[in-house]
Amino acid sequence: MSDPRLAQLAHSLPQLRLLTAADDLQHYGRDWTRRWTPAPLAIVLPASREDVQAVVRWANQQQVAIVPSGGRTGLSGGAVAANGELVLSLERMNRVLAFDPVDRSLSVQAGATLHAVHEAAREHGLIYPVDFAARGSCSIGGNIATNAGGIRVIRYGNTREWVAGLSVVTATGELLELNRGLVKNSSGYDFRQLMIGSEGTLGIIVEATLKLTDPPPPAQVMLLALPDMDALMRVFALFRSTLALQAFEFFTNQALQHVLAHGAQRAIDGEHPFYVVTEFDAGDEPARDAALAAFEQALTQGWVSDGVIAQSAAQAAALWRLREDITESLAPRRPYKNDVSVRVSRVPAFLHDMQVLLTREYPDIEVVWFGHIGDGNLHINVLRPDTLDEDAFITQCEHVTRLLAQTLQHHGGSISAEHGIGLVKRAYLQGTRSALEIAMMQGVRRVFDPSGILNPGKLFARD
Ligand code: FAD
Ligand code: 2HG
Ligand code: ZN
Repeated sequence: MSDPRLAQLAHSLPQLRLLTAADDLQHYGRDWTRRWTPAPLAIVLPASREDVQAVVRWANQQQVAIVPSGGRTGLSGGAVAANGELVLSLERMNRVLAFDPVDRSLSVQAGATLHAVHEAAREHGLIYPVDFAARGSCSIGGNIATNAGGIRVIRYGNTREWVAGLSVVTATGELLELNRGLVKNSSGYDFRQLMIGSEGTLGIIVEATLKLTDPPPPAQVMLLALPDMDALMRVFALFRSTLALQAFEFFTNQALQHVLAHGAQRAIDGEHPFYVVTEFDAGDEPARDAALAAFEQALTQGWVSDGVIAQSAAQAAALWRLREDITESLAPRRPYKNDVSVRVSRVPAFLHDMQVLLTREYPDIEVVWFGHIGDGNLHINVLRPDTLDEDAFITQCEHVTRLLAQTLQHHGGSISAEHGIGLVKRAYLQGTRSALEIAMMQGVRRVFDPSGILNPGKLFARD
């Protein structure tokens, strides 16, 4: 251990696992963005909250910045360590701690994967309803720090709705117990909610108490092919008013082509401009009849050109794969990503403006659209052509993102629907938050982290 600061850390906390090998620095220093070159000082993998506290105290003494790190599936650069930071990985703190049948809550360490939380809830006949494709590798701490959304927000809301309590190590190494699982607690500022979505800049989440709920009735999964973009929100309005939706996700034919090339099976013949995967309660005959009636009405109106209803769990999974595999199928191309939202009522007008903007600004560049359109959340993945070098590509995408931020401002939307600001979007924050709000956010940050050692440079530029 050549760095004397690390030698001192290893000496004072001999139980700590500390990694400094080049492979480890690479592995733990980046997230799914792959845009920044990892350059952390070291990686520390504490096993307890006391260890986390001790590491934070050491970091304060040494003035070393800390990057809290979960599964590093983040898409905004929030967990990137490119400036000599200490990566504090919660990976080893992954235990399920307790289930309370009366409170219907599950307490877990922050490094537990979302999948592990799903499994633990299921063992007790309940569900933790936040869900998305990175479930196997993202951590609950990362989900909370980004207020993750996913494919069931339309029914259950974002992560924020499901956190009953948090244990947080502060930037000075103290422990905060926030809300303690209470359902009702009108006793002043709710710091638990402030931590949710704070992207590792206000504290290190070490444990969480999560609310659980009853499983939904048996569901059906339907894939729809749509002739044009206008049909999208018409079908959504029809389905939402006649069915109990659990999910309503859309993607374009371009997205489908990437997923098929990645190994998924085509489920509808021919090529159609837009597709929807929707899941809805279908526990009884009337509910299933209502779904068929809605489909037939959409067909008659010309809003849908084809469709298929899964007849088995395997077929349902195959239909979901067409939507859920998009990110992974595009990953080798290292897309430039936008993750934007507007109020659901503004989606048609917004989509129209987006189509005009993106067609004009990316004339020779492939742009893949998909997302949680029932929540007003659109994902845009821009693919670099071989003819354009990386820097020129990013410059062009950033120019378009500035225009996109203006369009969003016009529609009252957000530059980050669910992935967080991180490094990727901090330059566009002022399109979504007023100058007053940003100044107040920075003030809050100073209260929680007076020395600025927690994830500096994320969310806002470094002080
Ligand atoms: P990381 O990437 O490790 O970190 C994310 C941020 O949280 C960083 O700022 C980090 O510093 C901070 N952080 C991590 N752990 C802690 C902690 N314990 N305390 C304090 N701060 C912490 N996101 C969605 O919202 N919806 C989706 O549908 C969705 N689908 C995805 C699909 C794929 C295939 C992939 C790769 C990603 C997807 N994501 C989605 C993005 C990502 O999975 C989420 O943002 C997730 O919540 C990140 O969790 P993580 O553990 O990987 O966090
Ligand atoms: C999804 O909805 C994720 O699949 C990832 O939020 C979005 O890759 C993306 O842009
Ligand atoms: Zn998403």
